[in-house]
Amino acid sequence: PRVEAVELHRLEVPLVRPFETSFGRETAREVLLVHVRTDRGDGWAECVAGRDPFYSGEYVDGAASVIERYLAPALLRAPAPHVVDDGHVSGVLIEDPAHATGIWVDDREQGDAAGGGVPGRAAASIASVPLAASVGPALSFVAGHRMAKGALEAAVLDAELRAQGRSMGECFGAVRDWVDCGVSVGIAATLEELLDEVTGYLEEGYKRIKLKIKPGWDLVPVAAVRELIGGDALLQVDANTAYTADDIPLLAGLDPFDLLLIEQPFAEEDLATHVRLAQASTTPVCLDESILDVTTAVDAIERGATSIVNIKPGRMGGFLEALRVHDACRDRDVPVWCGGMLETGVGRAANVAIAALPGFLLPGDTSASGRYFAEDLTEPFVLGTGEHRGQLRVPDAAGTGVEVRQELVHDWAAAPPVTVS
Ligand code: OSB
Ligand code: MG
Repeated sequence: PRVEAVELHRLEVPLVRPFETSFGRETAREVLLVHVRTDRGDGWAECVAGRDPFYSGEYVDGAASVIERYLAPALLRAPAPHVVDDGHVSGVLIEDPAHATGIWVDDREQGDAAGGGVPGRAAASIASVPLAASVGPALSFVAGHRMAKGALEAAVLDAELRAQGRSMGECFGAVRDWVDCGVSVGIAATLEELLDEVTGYLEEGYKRIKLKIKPGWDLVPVAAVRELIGGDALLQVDANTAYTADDIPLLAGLDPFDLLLIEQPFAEEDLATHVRLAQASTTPVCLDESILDVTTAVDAIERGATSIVNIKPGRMGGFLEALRVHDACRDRDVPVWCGGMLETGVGRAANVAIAALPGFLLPGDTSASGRYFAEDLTEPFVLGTGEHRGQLRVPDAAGTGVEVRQELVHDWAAAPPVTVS
């Protein structure tokens, strides 16, 4: 199997309400869609990079540029991977003649994994998608740019799974058909507006509220929302790196509000201050921006900088790395949950699939399409009713399980598409 062309589409999709965080305010989502053509069919994915390099150093223009100039050309040149089965184990040997090395994606520990995924374990899933598994190694010569790499890998994975007639949930080892959903609530202009917004989301059925906080917008809104929703409702906060070590006493002041977690109060590079907060406060610390891959995840856990992990596959260079992070957290009894980056249905479908893995023990930022957009790029994700109130159904059709609405890709285009072949 091989990749024959990569097409990049730049879209601007209006949000139903502005989304404000400690790092900025957005009124539209600038979307970068990656469309790959392979010899076995097409795949689509969404890059999670934002318009500006504020949440992370990556941003849409940079991602599009590095894909066009470096990543897509390398992927098109990469040797086709082939599946090896020596009779005892099966796996994927990705040969890289230029460097005379081979990468063996081993599934020996998974027992008889030749037939497909062992629920919740990464290695077996990876062995069943040789083309997607070859993307990371083919692109590793470029430093960083995980969001750009992750989008390419996800598009190839969609193409490969469509050709196999398998869904992402099946490939990843999903253990449930519906996932619990939370909602991320931006910084509001007034407390009254915040309480109105939260009330609306609870009426819609969301199972957990996440408040964006920043210095000057923390204890008061958290106290007001806790008062509104009652002591048993699930509540957490996300600071997107807005605080410093001087704020540890202030942040420990959130303890009485019985939060599920506090997400990324300090800088991406600053594990040490997260360790100090974890020791000074009873609220669990959860890292988002700091978790770049499985290595940083294990390091942060072992140092005591995080006791819960926000998994955003797009931030970690792709779903295969996200599966490794999931497995490592599970081995260490660290709960994970699925974050979000205001994705359209394209990215959301894949997030919902990974959120169905066994280690995802908390509701994700996997909200319904209507929380973001009046109209979605795919069939809309809608919260269930009755026993599925506050949940989204895991797509079960091949690949992402959703179809990209071509007319909207055209109507919402912010720039002409770029093709690398
Ligand atoms: O930090 O989780 C974050 C959105 C964009 C960038 C970063 C974050 C977020 C959110 C929204 O919190 C999550 C979502 O609903 O997609
Ligand atoms: Mg976050």
